[in-house]
Amino acid sequence: MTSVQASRKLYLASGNAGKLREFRALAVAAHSNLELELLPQYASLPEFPETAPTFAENATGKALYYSRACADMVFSDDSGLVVPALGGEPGVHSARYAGPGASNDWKIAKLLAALRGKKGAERSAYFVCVIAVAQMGRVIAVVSDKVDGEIAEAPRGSGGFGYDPVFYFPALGKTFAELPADEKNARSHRGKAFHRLMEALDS
Ligand code: ITT
Repeated sequence: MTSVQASRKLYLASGNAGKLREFRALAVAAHSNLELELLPQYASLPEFPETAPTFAENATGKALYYSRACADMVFSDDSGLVVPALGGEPGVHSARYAGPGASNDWKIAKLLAALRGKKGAERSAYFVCVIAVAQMGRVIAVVSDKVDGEIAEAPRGSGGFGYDPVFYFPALGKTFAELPADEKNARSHRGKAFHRLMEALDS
């Protein structure tokens, strides 16, 4: 007898279209029974202030806050780019590194200016992703992962989003923006954290 696993709905609380695109592709590629949708109430609720000093606190706070607006499971992603030679910046400030509303091009320009003259190990960087799941004000899971790379001297590629054009992945000799979406997802901080999430939800 074959059994068909019921699908589980998970709502993403995020204003970042790139994240939803990547999570949906990850769920399909993993043949998971997760149905991922953008939280319908997201745009009409006052934005959660992401002012905590860690990715984990921001992700958990975001998931808890938005989970009070919905009976199903709500998940959030707090992620960012950490450059040790810049004291960890942009870090938790990655989305607003060049000020509120600044474009990705401006954020990248500010990052490249901050790293001007730096070579080799001083250009080491990593992306972090923390995913938190909550339901009606209760935390269900918090998982995280990272991916190591380097900050390129100049942007390359048009895929992905955010800092991808300057995130150089040495093992493939390309920036994340030069990789097809499935290749980025197979290696990225978000892809690896998503697999941890599936394990956590299955256990
Ligand atoms: P939500 O909080 O609404 O989900 P956000 O864009 O404000 O969207 P974060 O606070 O988590 O999200 O900030 C993450 C920033 O880090 C994001 O805006 C990008 O600039 C950068 N970032 C995160 N993951 C990335 C990735 O896979 N590729 C490139 N840049 C990424």
